[in-house]
Amino acid sequence: MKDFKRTLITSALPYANGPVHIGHLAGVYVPADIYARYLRLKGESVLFIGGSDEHGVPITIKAKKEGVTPQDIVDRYHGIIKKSFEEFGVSFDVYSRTTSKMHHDTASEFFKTLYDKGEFVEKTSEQYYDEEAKQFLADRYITGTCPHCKNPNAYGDQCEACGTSLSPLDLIEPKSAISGSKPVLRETKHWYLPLDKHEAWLRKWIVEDHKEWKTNVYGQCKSWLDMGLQPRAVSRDLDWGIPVPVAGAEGKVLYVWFDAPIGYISNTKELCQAHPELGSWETWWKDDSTRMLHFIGKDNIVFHCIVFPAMLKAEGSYILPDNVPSNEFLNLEGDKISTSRNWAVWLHEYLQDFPGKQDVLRYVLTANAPETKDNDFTWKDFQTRNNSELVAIFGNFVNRALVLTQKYFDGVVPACGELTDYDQQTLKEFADVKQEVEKLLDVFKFRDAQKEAMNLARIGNKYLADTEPWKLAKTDMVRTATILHIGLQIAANLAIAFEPFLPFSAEKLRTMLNLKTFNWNELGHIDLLKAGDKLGTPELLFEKIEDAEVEAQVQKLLDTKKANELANYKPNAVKELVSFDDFMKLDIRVAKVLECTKVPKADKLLQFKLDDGMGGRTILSGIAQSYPNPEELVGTQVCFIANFATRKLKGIDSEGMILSAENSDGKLVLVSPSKLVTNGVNVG
Ligand code: B3M
Ligand code: ZN
Repeated sequence: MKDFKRTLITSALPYANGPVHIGHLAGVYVPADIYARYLRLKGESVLFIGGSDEHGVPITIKAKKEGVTPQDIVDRYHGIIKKSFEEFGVSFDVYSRTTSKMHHDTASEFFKTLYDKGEFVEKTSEQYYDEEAKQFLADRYITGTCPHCKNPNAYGDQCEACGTSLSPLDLIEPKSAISGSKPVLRETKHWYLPLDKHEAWLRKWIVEDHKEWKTNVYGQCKSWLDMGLQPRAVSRDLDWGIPVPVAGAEGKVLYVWFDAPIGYISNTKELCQAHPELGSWETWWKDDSTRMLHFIGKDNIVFHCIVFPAMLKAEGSYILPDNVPSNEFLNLEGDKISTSRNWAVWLHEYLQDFPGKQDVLRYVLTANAPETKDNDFTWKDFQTRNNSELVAIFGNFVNRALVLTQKYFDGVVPACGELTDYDQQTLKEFADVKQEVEKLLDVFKFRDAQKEAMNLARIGNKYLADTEPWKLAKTDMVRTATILHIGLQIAANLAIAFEPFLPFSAEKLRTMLNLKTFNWNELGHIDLLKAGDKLGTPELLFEKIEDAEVEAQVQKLLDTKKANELANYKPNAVKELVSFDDFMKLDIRVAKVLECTKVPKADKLLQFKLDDGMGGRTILSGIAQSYPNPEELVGTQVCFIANFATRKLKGIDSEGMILSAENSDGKLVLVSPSKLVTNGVNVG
């Protein structure tokens, strides 16, 4: 590997049109943060750049829907997102936004440079225009019938029913998603980045020179290259964004994917201007000895590995990324996370329900990170990892070491006596933890790295369980002192090893250990604490999470699912018309339930004895699963069809049919008159 002097870490700029959820954290921000903290702890020169992506069509649509301006939308969500990142300890050196003046100027200038160098191709084409909304329509905002499968709700870029990717001109009977009107074709001019001209060097740079990239990233890039690159438009007809800075471009803005990655540059500039001690922003972006890393999710790979590098290369004075550690997606309880379906764990909501438990989420998301394939977050796994790993191993070990030291040595680090073979063996076991964790972090294997760090706690836990200092304290204080001395050194190692992963708990632990200075290179040492050092007060690092707490979260998701189903409920088509005479043939009546019992050996059937005002009758109904306590129906009134031919079910004559309706969770609900009526009276 090349010898780099500094590392510039960027993490995808989230769209400021909604809050951030666990998928964002797991996919991008936790790994980027672990890496940034790790390098800082090693004493390396590092910048960690973040910010909100505040342009693009969806923001304008959301604003229109809410009757506010796009600026209102991005102001709202930039605030929420920034706060969530702070609360979860994502240690950006700068978190700015693409509506800043610095960014507008930087992106505008960048475009102008490429334009002046002749790096764009100008092309006029026909695009759909909404005459009512007076605007050109982005592909996503045109719907129509798919020419392949005839799905009437296909989008201008893709038919989600058959998966075909489309162009708006393919759609049959196109409709504007903004006004609902029929769009017309209008000529419009745009600027294109001719990616085809960049293909050759991109291929060499990625396919030959970056074989070390993660296989998911490398594979995606290769398949894009193999399909052949096409010119990409970098401008749009829209009134929200950075105006295209050339004459004759009125009403046009830079395409959001052109300006957003430049946001990394603008935000670095903003940071370096405010902190001259960091050096010039240009050192970070243009000096060969800078290593640049983009942390992103898999849907952003092509933009960071192909489009942005082509932009940087076309400009001419910038370095290219050294690596693009992209993750796959995190699902939630078996379903794709979705903002529009509200199928997500929102960070701000998580903190309301689990205040102070940022590290638990960080831990679980890393332990289960979608590093090589999509992964699933479940509340059960969240609880298990907390209770049986953080509490039972990490927390338990640290607590024992500290509480015992408090008890037997008044909270002062006891002296280390002679080491037994077992002590030596234990010390040897964690001597290379530094090397092991590093090896994994250096290749962005965060889940394995965290597991390796956790091993330290396992070693400590086992050591105390095996040596039982609480028993020895009765007979051998010298030996007890040695054991606790070693235990405390392991705890101090944990406080360093976990700083990148669980920054809040690591800090708490350092306070408890009174560990003032620390750095990565001390990891594996056994003299982090000195005999005679006074410790702080022991506190619990982690708390057990009860069943009821995770059940409440699962219930919340089930409620969401139900609400979605209701919102999307489409009643069945109305059946064939019937005449009044047909209707009069049905004899529907009201009756009171006298008895209601389960039918033996039939898990769906309930047997009703009804007072039908005509001497009584028995009806069987297949609703047992909706009424697990049938006796509670006794005394209520139901509606039934009195002239339904008698049928034998399980050897019992069923003399009619009881009316019920299905609710959103597939349960049947009996239909009853809303006020008491006489038994046997007709319904009609
Ligand atoms: N805002 C896309 C996303 O959030 C986009 C990333 C920009 S990174 C320059 O998926
Ligand atoms: Zn289709």
